[in-house]
Amino acid sequence: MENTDRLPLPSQRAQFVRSEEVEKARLGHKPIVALESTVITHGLPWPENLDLALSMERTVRENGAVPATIAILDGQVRVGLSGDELEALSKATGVRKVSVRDFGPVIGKGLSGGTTVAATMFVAEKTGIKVFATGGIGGVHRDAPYDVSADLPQLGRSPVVVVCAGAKSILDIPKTAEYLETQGVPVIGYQTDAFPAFYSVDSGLKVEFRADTALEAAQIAEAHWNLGLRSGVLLVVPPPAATAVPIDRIEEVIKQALAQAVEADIHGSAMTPFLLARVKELSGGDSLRANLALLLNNAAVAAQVAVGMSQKAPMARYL
Ligand code: PSU
Ligand code: MN
Repeated sequence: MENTDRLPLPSQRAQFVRSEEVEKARLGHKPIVALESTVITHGLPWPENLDLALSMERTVRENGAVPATIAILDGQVRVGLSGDELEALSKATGVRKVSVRDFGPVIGKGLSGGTTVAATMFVAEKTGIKVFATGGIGGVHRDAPYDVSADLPQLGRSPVVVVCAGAKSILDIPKTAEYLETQGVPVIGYQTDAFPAFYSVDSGLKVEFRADTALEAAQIAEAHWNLGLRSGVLLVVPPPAATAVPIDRIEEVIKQALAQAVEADIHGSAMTPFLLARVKELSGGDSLRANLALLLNNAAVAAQVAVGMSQKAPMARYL
């Protein structure tokens, strides 16, 4: 006899809800690319955020893969959103920024939120998605020894290729690279020997390995996971040259943004969104243009890596 006391609460049913398109892609072993949603809810202003979300999805499709934007809507972890849902998320105010520690409270309370790199990696792993495109990862903050983004330990835990343009120089990039090494995360330059700094093609830091094609990047990740290693692989892609901003030009703006954060007494999860908004404000349209261009570029590379992986081996091989 069924013990009704043990029936799950509504919030515990269907823990990861795939859209029809993503479910079909999964059943058909099609390449899928995960996309985060903090960039929509906290990273970019309306209406650029919706434009960007739709353009990233289109770019993934044009490159032969199926996009799966991940977010929490009314207490449900959703993998793949409709156009209407993307629009509602882009316009919504008061939605949470969800990192890994926030799943329980946000789901338990039936709230909505945009997932960070860390949270999106976790959902990608749980739903069998091997490739994820984003703009920049969180990292070790400058002059703030205890502010280390949860993105970094999660990169050490979830076997997903994260395609990004490195990290913004609002962060301490050398310390971020050291943390990635400690976590056993391979950092691979895509057609570059330099670790990019988001707006800028070169942070001044070198990467030890490069992949010159998406297929090569896929093979590196496969080799890593086939040994039983379980960490993520960070594929760093330089921002497109046409819109990139030299690092010394952005440094002045970043110094001002950091000083304003101290003045405004910003802490915790509010820090990164505050700095992103200030940098955007202070650097005018240039940084926004670079930001949008690199996000689309990363979506294209990620789709090509996912296609490379699906041609080489079924995903089930790693699970
Ligand atoms: N860096 C950016 N743009 C972003 C973020 C970081 O250039 O939108 C977002 C990502 O979602 C990332 C999160 O996972 O901020 C990191 O926040 P925190 O530093 O609080 O971990
Ligand atoms: Mn932090």
